[in-house]
Amino acid sequence: MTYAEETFIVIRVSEAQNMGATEFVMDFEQTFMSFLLRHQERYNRTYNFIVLMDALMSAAKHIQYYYLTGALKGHLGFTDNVNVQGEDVMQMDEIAHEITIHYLRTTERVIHAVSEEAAEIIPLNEEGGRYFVYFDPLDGSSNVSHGLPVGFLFGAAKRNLDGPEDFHLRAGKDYIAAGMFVIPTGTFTIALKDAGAWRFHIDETMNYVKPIRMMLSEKKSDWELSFNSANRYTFAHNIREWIDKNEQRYTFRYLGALAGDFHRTLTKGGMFMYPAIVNHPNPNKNRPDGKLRLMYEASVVAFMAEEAGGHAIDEHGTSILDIVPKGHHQRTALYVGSKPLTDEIMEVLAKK
Ligand code: FBP
Repeated sequence: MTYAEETFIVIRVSEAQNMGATEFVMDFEQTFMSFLLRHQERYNRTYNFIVLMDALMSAAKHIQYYYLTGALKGHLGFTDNVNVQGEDVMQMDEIAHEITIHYLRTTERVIHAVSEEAAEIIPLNEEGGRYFVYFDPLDGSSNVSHGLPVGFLFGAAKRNLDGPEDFHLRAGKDYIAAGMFVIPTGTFTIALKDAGAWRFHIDETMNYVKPIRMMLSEKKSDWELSFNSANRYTFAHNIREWIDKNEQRYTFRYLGALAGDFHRTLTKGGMFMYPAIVNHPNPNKNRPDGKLRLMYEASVVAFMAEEAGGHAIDEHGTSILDIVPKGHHQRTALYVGSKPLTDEIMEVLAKK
């Protein structure tokens, strides 16, 4: 599938008082919106998804602006609130959440929205809406007060168009698209169902341009491992053993923000993992069901990994995309990246 095209034009600008003319070449990269339009035309789809993506793009740019100016404007700090996850809410979490809900509401095409920052499912247009949107408006909260990279993650699923809609929470395999903006670096990666994973970069006009197809590298020497190494003694013994035996084979990188870490995994290959915490010296801190949220973190990166030739599993070796959520803030352990590595972990997990 080739959507991408590159064009350039020669601009001839006449100088005043006939002082001759200057010429310069202006490169035009394909914009995300022209890429998406071709995709919709190619598959005979409606413009509704374009309206939805335009809203998510606008939200991401607005969040990027507030994050970039956050240190100067003093809104990289904490609020007095604690969210449904039991986490201290940052000002930027609330700003990003409100911005996203505003843009999703303006589309009138969203049935329900699930946000990491809202305890309940947010009904928007239950009657006329076409999409369910699950999002983490500002992923990587431990990086916020430092102004370091964070992410805006989203997944979208479509209403049942062939019969009554029961509003059930969708498994990742039922998503039609999933993506992430790495903020403030201005990179955007989106996966479209059965149409691949594509990365775009922000240009001087704040447009996301130049689609690059992402496939997980098969070059093992490039592969990276990414996990919170401080937690290793709390992982299941067989996972720890696998890490002890294999980590020296790969470069280790950890940003502490899923969006940033998975961005690297997609680029270099390898694996990002946030295993279950089952051996914490303080049993109250164990997280046998994992830390990351299924619908707007794990399923989003799993969907993108699959479209890029990779795979994602939980602590039972189950494909993340097959997990039907029981709750909209359900957590899961996550192993995502190059399939040979997730297959190795699957074998290790099966040996319990
Ligand atoms: P939120 O910041 O959105 O709560 O997301 C969770 C997260 O920050 C992920 O982005 C990241 O991968 C992980 O938690 C980092 O956890 P830890 O600080 O325990 O390594």
